[in-house]
This record gives sequence, structure tokens and C-alpha cells, in this order.
Amino acid sequence: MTSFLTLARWMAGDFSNREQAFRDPAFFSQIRVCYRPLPYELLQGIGFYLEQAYDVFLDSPYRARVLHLVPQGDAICIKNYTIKDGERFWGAARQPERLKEIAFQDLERLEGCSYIIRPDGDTAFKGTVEPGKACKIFRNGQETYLGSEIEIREKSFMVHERGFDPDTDQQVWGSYAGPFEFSKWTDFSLEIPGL
Ligand code: CYC
Repeated sequence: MTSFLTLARWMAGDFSNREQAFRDPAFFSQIRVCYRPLPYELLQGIGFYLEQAYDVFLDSPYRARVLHLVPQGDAICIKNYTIKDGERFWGAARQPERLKEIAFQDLERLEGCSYIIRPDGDTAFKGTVEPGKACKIFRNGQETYLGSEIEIREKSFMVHERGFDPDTDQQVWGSYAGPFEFSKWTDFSLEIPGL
């Protein structure tokens, strides 16, 4: 239980990869990732509303999701959901009173897209998308599966997300220059329910 709450607190925040984008602009656009704690009632547990956006288009995120953290033995499973008519909630990551408007019926589970995350010593968690090539993503008319690794620390995280061809396992989309490196700009850990 301790590590479960630690993971939740470390994830809760507004993150940017500005330093990396300035260092290496050809390979890394500047992105903001905001994990905003959700009211306990929505999932009867700990979850986040997630918005990912280009820094210059903060109000039009390119991905908005709901994540549900579930203890699973010595690991933590993160279930992913899309949101029906999700544009209704765009911006709520930074206007948390609007999060109360999200209802469980608005959520659609993304099968095959859960993450399995484990502590790695006392200073990090490491995780991957569940095995089985089951997180399917259609891009440019092509079927791909998600391969993804994440490492989460107290004030930062790194994520390497790529799409692969299911037949050849060749990379089709995603970073070709290693993981994105985000650091926490605003901390929302005090909003995690049950503190
Ligand atoms: C897709 N990223 C995804 C998907 C998941 C995650 C589950 C596939 C399903 C979906 O569309 O939502 C990520 N979910 C996570 C992670 C956790 C989790 C990491 C653990 C906390 O529960 N993503 C980034 C980078 C950027 C990126 C900034 C690098 C390239 O974090 C891209 N992720 C990215 C893209 C997709 C994706 C382009 C495909 C989605 C699409 O095309 O619509």
C-alpha cells in the first residue's frame, strides 16, 4: 500500500520536457503532460485525468484519458480509458472543479492498454504496457501495437512510446531518439484522496 500511494503522489502533477526540447528540438517537441487527481467517487479508487498537449496548444490536447490505479500483488496496474465526447472536458486538467462532471458512463476501457508498474529501489518505479501486442493503434491507415516503457521518479518521469507493425515488429511511429524526459512543474500530490 505504501508504494501504491507513493506512485500516485509522484505521478500527480503538471510536467514539461522543456529542457529536452530546447537541447534537442529536431527530435523532441515541447510537450506538457498533466496528471490531475480525480475525485475518489468516479472510480471508487485513485485515478487521474490526463491531458497531453503541445506546449503552444495547451487548450487542445492531442490525448485526454482517464487512468485508474489498481494494486495488483507487488505491482500496480494502471487501467486506461478514453472519454466519450472528450472535448467537453478539455482544459479540466488545470480547472479541477470541472472534473466532477466526468461520469463513469463517459468512460470506455482501452483493452490491452494497461500498464504494469513496479518499484525499482526506493527512488523509482518502472513499468511497461501489458505484454501481448494487444494495445492496438491505427495510424495513417495502418494497424500498430503500442510498445511503451516508463520510469517514474519523485519529480520527473521518462517515457518511451512507440508503435510497431504487428507482423514485422518494425517501428512505425514514436520517438526515434530515446525517451521523452519530463520534469514536474506543479505538484498535485496533496489532492490524492485519502491522505
Ligand atoms: C498512445 N500512450 C498511448 C497509449 C497508452 C499510452 C496506453 C495507447 C492507447 C491510447 O491511445 O490512449 C500511455 N498509459 C500510458 C502511460 C501510462 C498509462 C505511459 C503509465 C502512466 O497508463 N506519448 C508520450 C510522449 C509521446 C507519446 C510525450 C511520445 C511519442 O507520453 C505519444 N502515445 C503517444 C502517441 C500514442 C500514444 C502518439 C498513440 C495515440 C494516438 O495515435 O492516438
